[in-house]
Amino acid sequence: MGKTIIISNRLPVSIQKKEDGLSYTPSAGGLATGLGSIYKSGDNVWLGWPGLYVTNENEKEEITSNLKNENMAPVFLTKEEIEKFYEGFSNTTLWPLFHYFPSYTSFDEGYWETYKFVNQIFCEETLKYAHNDDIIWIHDYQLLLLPNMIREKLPNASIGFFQHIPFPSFEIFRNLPWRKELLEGMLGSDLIGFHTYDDVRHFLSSVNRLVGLDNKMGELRVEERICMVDSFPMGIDYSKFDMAARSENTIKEIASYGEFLGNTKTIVSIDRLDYSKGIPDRLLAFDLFLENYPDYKGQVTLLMIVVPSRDQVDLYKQLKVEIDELVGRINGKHGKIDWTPIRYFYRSFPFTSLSAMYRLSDIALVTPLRDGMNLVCKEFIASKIDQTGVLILSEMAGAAKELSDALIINPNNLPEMADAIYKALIMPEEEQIRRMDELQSVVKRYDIHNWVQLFMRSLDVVKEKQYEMSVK
Ligand code: GDG
Repeated sequence: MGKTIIISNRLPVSIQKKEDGLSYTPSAGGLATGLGSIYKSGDNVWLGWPGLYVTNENEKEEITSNLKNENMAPVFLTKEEIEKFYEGFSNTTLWPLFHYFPSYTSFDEGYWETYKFVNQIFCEETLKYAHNDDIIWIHDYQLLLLPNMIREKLPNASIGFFQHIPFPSFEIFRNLPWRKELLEGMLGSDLIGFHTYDDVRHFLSSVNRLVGLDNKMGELRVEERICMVDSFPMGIDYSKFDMAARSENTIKEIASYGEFLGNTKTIVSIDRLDYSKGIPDRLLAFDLFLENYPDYKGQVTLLMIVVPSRDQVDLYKQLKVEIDELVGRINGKHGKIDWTPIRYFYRSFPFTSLSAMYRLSDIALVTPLRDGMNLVCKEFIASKIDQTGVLILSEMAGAAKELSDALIINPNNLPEMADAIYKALIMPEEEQIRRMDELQSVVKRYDIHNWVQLFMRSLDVVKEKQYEMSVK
């Protein structure tokens, strides 16, 4: 057996240029943790863009050799490539369309050309490391063409692909001028994974109508090869959140917040700045809740964190202005000298603060308009160590398929969301514990390590089947 190669747009490290040289901070994200056990061992390697522009050859060499010690390999891209491939095609074509925002979607030939070109660069970099007996696991919508590019060069490699965002219904997907090329790119894989069974169905329907292939229980025949399509709902590092919630640091942090939040009930809301997350509607629902249930004025605080993301892009800048204005308007309308209805932060927080916010909150309000999975709701569940607390969750998040003991809402239905807040506030403790117990057992069992194992095992099974077929 050969080695395992992980490929994603970004490497799990952030590199900063400082006066005394380059500084490297490893990513603490769930994916990096889950895949850590794989890429850090032996000859295995993780390939991706290091997140900074480097033109100087010596600097490139320095970064390459430093990353090599961490089993990572950089794919260097120019500013123009990032603008057109990442900010352009990935984030203004695929991202909005796949999240059901066709009116935000741009169709630009130049972006498409660069997308193909950069996927090709990733392919060439991969071929410096990969052989026919290796396992290659490619991640996400920035690299849809890569599986088939690698397949053409290494016909026997094990190639897995996982998409972290939704796959839209055919009626949405068909809008793309380059729809067939994208599907053919993905079909170079032996195994294609999505978070939910609905994504699988949508993908198979597009493959059927655009490429003309039928599936049998998710199995496709692509020429002489098998390509399996299945759902793998991603989990979190459960024990990390559970342990953090019990730690001294978190307890200290909670005590310091208590002083400011007073005796009010707390609703937590955490997202990256993105129109798919439904932040303005969530604010409007909270406003409606305070109007419909005025006795709760002064009794409930919405703790809202919006993490800056893509905020150089016009659409995101406008969203930020809309959120700022809504928070100001709602606080101005309902607030009192001793109570601010919404505590709003536009920045990211260290992990311990996040853990404290999850643990101290009585309710988590997770209401995306569309979300591949959504890990925030799972992190809240893992942090509720005394098993009290209520999750209000959008049916449009992939997570809703697994977390049926949450209060499930339609994020476009403001009165329903307002009522769900009320229901959560009056829910008897026994019911909270019963629901949380169910939620925790699901999130604990299907954690990130289980997700990685399941995907890798399934890839192995497809390869074995493929082998049996070829020797028959
Ligand atoms: C994509 C898909 C899918 C947030 N604020 C802070 C912080 N975070 C961390 C959370 C969580 C992560 O960011 C956000 O993950 P999500 O899953 O909620 O959303 P996306 O970033 O959109 O991720 C999504 C995911 O990929 C995985 O497949 O679930 O559907 O869109 O882990 O904890 N972390 C810290 N400070 C913060 O202020 N340290």
